[in-house]
Amino acid sequence: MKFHEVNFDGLVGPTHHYAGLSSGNIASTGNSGAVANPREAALQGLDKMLALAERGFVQAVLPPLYRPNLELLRSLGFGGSDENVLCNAQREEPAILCAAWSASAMWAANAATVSPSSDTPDGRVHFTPANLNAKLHRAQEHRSTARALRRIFADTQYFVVHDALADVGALGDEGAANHMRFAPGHGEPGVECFVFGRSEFDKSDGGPQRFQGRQTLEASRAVARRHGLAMDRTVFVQQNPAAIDAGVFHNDVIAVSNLNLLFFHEEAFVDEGSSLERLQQACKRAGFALQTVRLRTADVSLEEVVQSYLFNSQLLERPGGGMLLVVPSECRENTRVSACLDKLLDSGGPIREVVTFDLRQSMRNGGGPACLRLRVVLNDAQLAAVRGRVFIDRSLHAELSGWVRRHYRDHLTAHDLSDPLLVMEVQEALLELESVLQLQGLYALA
Ligand code: SUG
Repeated sequence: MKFHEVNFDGLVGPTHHYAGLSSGNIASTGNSGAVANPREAALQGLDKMLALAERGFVQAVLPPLYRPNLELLRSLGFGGSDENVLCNAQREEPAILCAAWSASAMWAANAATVSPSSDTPDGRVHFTPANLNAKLHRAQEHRSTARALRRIFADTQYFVVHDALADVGALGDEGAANHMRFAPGHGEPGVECFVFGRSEFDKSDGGPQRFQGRQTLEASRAVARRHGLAMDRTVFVQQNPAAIDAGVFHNDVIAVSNLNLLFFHEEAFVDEGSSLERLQQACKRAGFALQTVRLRTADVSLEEVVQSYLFNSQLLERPGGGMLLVVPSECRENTRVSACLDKLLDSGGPIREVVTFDLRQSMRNGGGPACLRLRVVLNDAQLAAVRGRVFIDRSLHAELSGWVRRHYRDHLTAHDLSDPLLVMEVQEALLELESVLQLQGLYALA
């Protein structure tokens, strides 16, 4: 049976805006209060999806979540009519109002951790939605994310969608953004590598000082246990606290993998030598050799890593051999980063081609190409069992783009978030989206 790496990209929701909600994420805090263009954001994402689909990669879409989350605001003591709730929240807790409207589910790499069926003992694909409890606006995602995943991956013969881990800091889980899988082929048993930012109980390795380590070791271990992963093919590696303090809030800001290849920066991990050694040993036990492409600080500094999002890239296996690296256009705007890309291409190494996408709307909130997608390895039967009309082709791209153009604003700031018209617009848009994606009832709006 053939296996495919399917990229499920988050469709940017109609309430995308810049609220500065993610301390530790330099782009988010730096662009706080900027004017957002949700329409452009969604179209940029859709254009990336289509371009990759047209090159033959299997590309799908995950729907945005319903916003505003009035339940959150009501649970925090705002009462009366919906309009009152929004107005009072804007006056008293503007940041919480922004959180309740956040479109942050667009960064699908944080939706869940996924273990393909070749790694799990019951031969099913396992999903654990990430509790994202490091940030208020993200912690409200997982219940709705689980619901969407359970609609799309409803067939329990093939798929298991667990609940998120308990909502406590000790079990902070950021999903696939802190998880890498290595395998000689997508359908073969692989090595799953969990990258944690801190441990709740073992403080011996220290942790970041300035910013928060979002993913805990304890959460990573729990997800591995739930998915039934073989411990000799599972590796836990710690993010370098200095990198977190420089703005590398997820591992996927500084490392990316596909098949047996790891593309990373020398400052990505604590104790690089032993981290890589453990990874190499696990790959060896699984019967293949790990290949690495490592960039040094002398090539690209941590600051440039964070500014350009060079590693927040997608590594895709080209049908003709070698890897395609999908990077944000910011990478070609930094001369040193751009020179690095050229050097990689000239080196005769595994990265044979680089393509850039303009994802500026998402990038300004700290979300590059890799953040926007959740990778799900599926075989032909599992692929056929996916529900909804979620695979991107020309016709779905055209329909979704038309839907975006009809329903999305091209200008959105925090000031607009008490506008009752916006609530109506979003409701109308999502109701229509349910039928475009053939996921009727997803938002329980009717
Ligand atoms: O969690 N930004 C997201 C970006 C997530 C990127 N994902 C990965 N690296 N996989 C975050 O920090 C900003 C929202 C705001 O400030 O309005 C935000 O949530």
